[in-house]
Amino acid sequence: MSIGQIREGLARGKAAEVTQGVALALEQGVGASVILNDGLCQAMGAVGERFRKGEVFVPQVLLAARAMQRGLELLKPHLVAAGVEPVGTAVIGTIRGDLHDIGKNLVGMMLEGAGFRVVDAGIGVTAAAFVELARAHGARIIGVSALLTTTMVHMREVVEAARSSGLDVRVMVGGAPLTQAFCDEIGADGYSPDAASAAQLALRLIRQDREDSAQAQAPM
Ligand code: B1M
Repeated sequence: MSIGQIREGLARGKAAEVTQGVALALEQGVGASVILNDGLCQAMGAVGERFRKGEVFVPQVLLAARAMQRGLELLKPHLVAAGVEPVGTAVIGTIRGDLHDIGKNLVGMMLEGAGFRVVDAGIGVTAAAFVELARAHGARIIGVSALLTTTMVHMREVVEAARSSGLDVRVMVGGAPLTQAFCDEIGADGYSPDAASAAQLALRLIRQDREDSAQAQAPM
C-alpha cells in the first residue's frame, strides 16, 4: 500500500505524497532499501522511460526528482549507520556539464553509511575542482557521477588530473550510461553500477592501498 503510494506520488511529482508514503512504510517496518529500490528508484525509472518516449517533459521530470529528493531525505538516517569510525574522506560530484545529482547524493549517503567522511562537490564539477577538493580535504577517493552520454567523456579528464596531481587518491566512476569497459578505457580505478556497491568498491580500494603500502614497508 505505502510502496504503491510512493510510486504514484513520485510519478505525479507530488513530494508530500512521497514523504507520507515513505514515513508510512518506515512505520510499517518496511526496510529502507526496499523503499528505495522498489519504491523511489523503480518509480523514477518509469518516469525516465516516459520521458524518453516523449510522454512527459522536463518540468514533470523535475517535479519527480524533487519528490524523490524529499523521500531520500527521510530515508537518509535509515541508510546511514550512526557512530561509524571514519575510514577516510571521499570527494564526490557530478561531472562538468551534467546537473543530475540524485544518484550522486545516494552514493554519498551510502559512502557515509560505510564510514567515509563525504565532501560533496556538487554538480557540474571540473577535473581541477575535484583534484583541488581532494587535496584540501586529504581525500583518498574521488567519486564521479555522470548521467549523460555527452558528459561521461569528461570523466577521463578527472582521471588524468588526479594522476598528474601526484595525490594518493583513487578515482571511481558511476552513473546510468557507464560500463566497466568505459571505466577501463579511461583508466579509472573502479566502476560500480549502483550506490550500495559504490560504497563496497570505495572500501575495497582503500583496503587495497593499505595492503600495498604495508607490503612496501615490510622488511625484505
Ligand atoms: Co535527465 N536525462 N536530462 N533530468 N534524467 C536522463 C539521464 C535520460 C536517460 C532520460 C531519457 O532520455 N530517458 C537522458 C540522458 C540520455 C543520454 O544521455 N543518453 C536525460 C536527458 C536527455 C536530460 C536533458 C538533456 C533533457 C533536456 O534538457 N532536454 C537534461 C540535461 C541537463 C544537464 O545535466 N545538463 C536533463 C535534465 C533532467 C532534470 C533536471 C529534469 C532531472 C535531474 C534532476 C536532478 O538530478 N536533480 C532529470 C532526471 C531526473 C532524469 C532521469 C529521469 C532520472 C535520473 C535519476 O535521478 N535517476 C533520467 C532517466 C533515467 O535514469 N531513467 C534522465 C534515479 C537515480 C537514483 O539513479 O542517477 O542512475 P541514477 O544513479 C544510480 C546509478 O546510476 C548509480 O547509483 C545510483 C543508484 O544506485 N550511480 C553511481 C550514479 N552515480 C554514481 C557514481 C558512482 C557509482 C554509482 O561512483 C562514483
